Amino acid sequence: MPPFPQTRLPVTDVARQTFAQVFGGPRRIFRAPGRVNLIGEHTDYNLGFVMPAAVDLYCSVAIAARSDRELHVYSAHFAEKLVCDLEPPHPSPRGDWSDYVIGTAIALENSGFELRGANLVVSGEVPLGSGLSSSAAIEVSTGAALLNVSGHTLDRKQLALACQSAENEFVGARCGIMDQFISAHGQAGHALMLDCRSLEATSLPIPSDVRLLVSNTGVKHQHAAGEYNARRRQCEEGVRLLSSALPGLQSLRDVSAAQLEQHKRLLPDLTYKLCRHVVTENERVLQMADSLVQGNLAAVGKLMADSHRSLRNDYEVSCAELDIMVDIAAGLPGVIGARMTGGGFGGCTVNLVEGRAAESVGRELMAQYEARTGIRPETYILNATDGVTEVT
Ligand code: GAF
Repeated sequence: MPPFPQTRLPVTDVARQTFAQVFGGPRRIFRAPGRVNLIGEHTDYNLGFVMPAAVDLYCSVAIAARSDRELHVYSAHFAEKLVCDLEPPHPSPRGDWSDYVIGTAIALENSGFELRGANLVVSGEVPLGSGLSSSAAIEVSTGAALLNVSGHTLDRKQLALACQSAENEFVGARCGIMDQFISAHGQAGHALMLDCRSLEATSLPIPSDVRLLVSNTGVKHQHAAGEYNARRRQCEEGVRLLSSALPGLQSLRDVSAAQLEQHKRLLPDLTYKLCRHVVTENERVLQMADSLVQGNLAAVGKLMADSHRSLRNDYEVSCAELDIMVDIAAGLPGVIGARMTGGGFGGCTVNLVEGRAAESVGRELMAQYEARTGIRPETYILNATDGVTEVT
């Protein structure tokens, strides 16, 4: 059994040391977190509600401005360097880590922020492909670094929107705003309930005796990105079909459960099930916020279980490994609630756990999951943390 919790790389130190080796000279360092989502999955691109928390797994970017308009970017993880001119014509995506950096720079320039050239070292510790949003952490840390050395004041909302557009336009993933928003706006000790239409966020304290235990199934199934974009298209199709009965309808956010049942006959069965997930998930987020405020942890646990069931049965984005991890957690003393977190098809589950039980729950989860799947999982006890910051 590996030691628990697992040792983590001091990611900011890696960025600092690597910068000294690759470029040398003075530099500044910006650090942005990954995230877990407590509830509200696949609702962001339907302009509904989500409840993520930024977590203390980071991407750090060490940066110094150049006198030209070139970006010289070095990835500490891949030990690879890339040079790109900020002057058009812009390069095409390469389908690797550099797309998140270059895409963010291009998106910021397209939003009207003129950037200086810069030397950058990128170093991340958010496990790649784990559903904890390593991509948002790279985008937001890079974006904050580029804006700052170019003399722009940091508007966190604009930064999040530019990073989302980098992912949508350059990387080619049609993600919603959740991940970039929380990486920019996270608050230590809190989850944020975000209205993805107005971008208004409500801070919700995570009770001090509750820990965030994240378990990584160790699998990422193929075609996840294609399935994600397909779900999004099907939701848009649901809106189009429902709008014949609900004129002016723009998103599933504005459909109530009663309306969906009333107009069910307009939708093919599969589309109906997808819409039902989104509509009921939005209701669950609002109920979860109330339950957290009231300290009703039994209700929190039930809402998380209902969310997982809906993602598995209606939205069909879970997988055998995620279901096994959630099933094991449900039987362990000290677990308040458990569900898949993020886009699905593998990645992590999030568990809310009574503080004193966190380590034993983590150990049991790992042992029972390995016994049932043959895969050795990773488990992290994480803290809700602040959004992007400069570190000294
Ligand atoms: C991924 C996306 F990037 C988010 O925007 C969100 O849609 C999530 O999947 C599912 O809730 O993390």
